[in-house]
Amino acid sequence: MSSLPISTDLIESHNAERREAVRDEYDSLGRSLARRHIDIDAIKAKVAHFSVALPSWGSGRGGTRFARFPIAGEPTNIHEKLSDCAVVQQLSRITPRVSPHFPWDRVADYPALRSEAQALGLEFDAVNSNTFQDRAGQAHSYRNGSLTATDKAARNQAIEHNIECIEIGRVLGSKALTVWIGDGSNFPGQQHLSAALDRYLESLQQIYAALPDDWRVFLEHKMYEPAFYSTVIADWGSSILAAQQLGPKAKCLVDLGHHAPNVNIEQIVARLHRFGKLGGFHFNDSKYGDDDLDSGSINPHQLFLVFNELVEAELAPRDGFDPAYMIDQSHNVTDPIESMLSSAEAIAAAYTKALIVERDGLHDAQEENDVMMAFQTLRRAYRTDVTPILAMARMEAGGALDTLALYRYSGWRAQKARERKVTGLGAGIV
Ligand code: LRH
Ligand code: MN
Repeated sequence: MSSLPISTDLIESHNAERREAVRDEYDSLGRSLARRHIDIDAIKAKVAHFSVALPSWGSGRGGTRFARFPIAGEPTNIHEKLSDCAVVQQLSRITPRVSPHFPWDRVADYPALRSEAQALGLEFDAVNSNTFQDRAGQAHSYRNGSLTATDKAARNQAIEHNIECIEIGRVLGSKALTVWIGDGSNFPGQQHLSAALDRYLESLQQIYAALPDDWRVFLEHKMYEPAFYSTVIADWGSSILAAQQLGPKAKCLVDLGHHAPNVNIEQIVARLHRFGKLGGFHFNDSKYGDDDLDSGSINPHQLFLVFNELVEAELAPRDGFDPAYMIDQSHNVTDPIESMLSSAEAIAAAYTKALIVERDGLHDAQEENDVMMAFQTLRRAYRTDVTPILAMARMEAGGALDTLALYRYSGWRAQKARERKVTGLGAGIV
């Protein structure tokens, strides 16, 4: 793998200065966990297999409907997005896949794009279709919906686009299609709520029929936005019923920001898993709406509780346990690479804390209704600083011990600011 963005010597010399301190912290944590009958090396071995995919659209600055404030040196096309994602992977060693979005990442030569990604140490995760925007020269507008539009021509156009995404994904080596649509209404009475769902199911059946045998389709629910009165797939209930109607290759994707404030998302995860329909995640964080903030930045405890359910699910697999872990964020005020480094670490930390829960003790306390013991058992794991385990696993995989420090020391963004064209002002997510 010749064209990695950051020199491995730089990573090596960076780690050399920090290795002893991390070893000391690791051994100290190891002794503490051993007193809880937890083998730190066994935990590290599991963490070493953990990974989360990066959103291609997360490598550029995001924005809101009010404005987008670009930064010098941000990527302007999928090629530059891939090299920025490769920086995150080279330093973190837990983000080896990129989830692309079409037509934002459209190119003429997809086999070449796959080789380009592989040369950067990357593979492609689920492909995302986009029928929530009209594009120049499009025959039928999605202004009144896409897969649920009353206009059959608009529905067919949206179905064809999703099937085209599957074809592109096959060339890129993806194994799943994520379908999120903004279809819904802004006024009571504007839409026939049941007929809209029937049109959704009819359209998805045609997309489902185009899936290769080893593929999955992820249905992504969202409470509101861009529709502000009703959304066709607004919650996990609509999503799981649709997935059950479609067939075994249809699963539900949980975007953490797509729920009302204070909804118990970890219980939704447990329910979707119970019925064999937990397909994957779009990790991010939020305080109010679909804020697409950095994972673990607002409510790291919720992220821990989600992974606590995922560790339970792994122990009781239903229809196989293979959820797709992906980040979906909008980096409006930070360097996107720094946010993706920080978020990937926060997600891996939540998983690691869930792994060190003394689960037999927890189950016993739950059976005996020893409420405080059950709560304290979870809390003991949550308040444990697991960064030495993450750092040791990262170093052993060739990553940087202090990813943010090394990224800044590398001067990558300044170098790209000299090389890349300036992106325009504007508004919106990309
Ligand atoms: C919708 C969503 C969806 C993506 C988009 C970028 O809010 O979460 O997953 O297509 O963000
Ligand atoms: Mn999403």
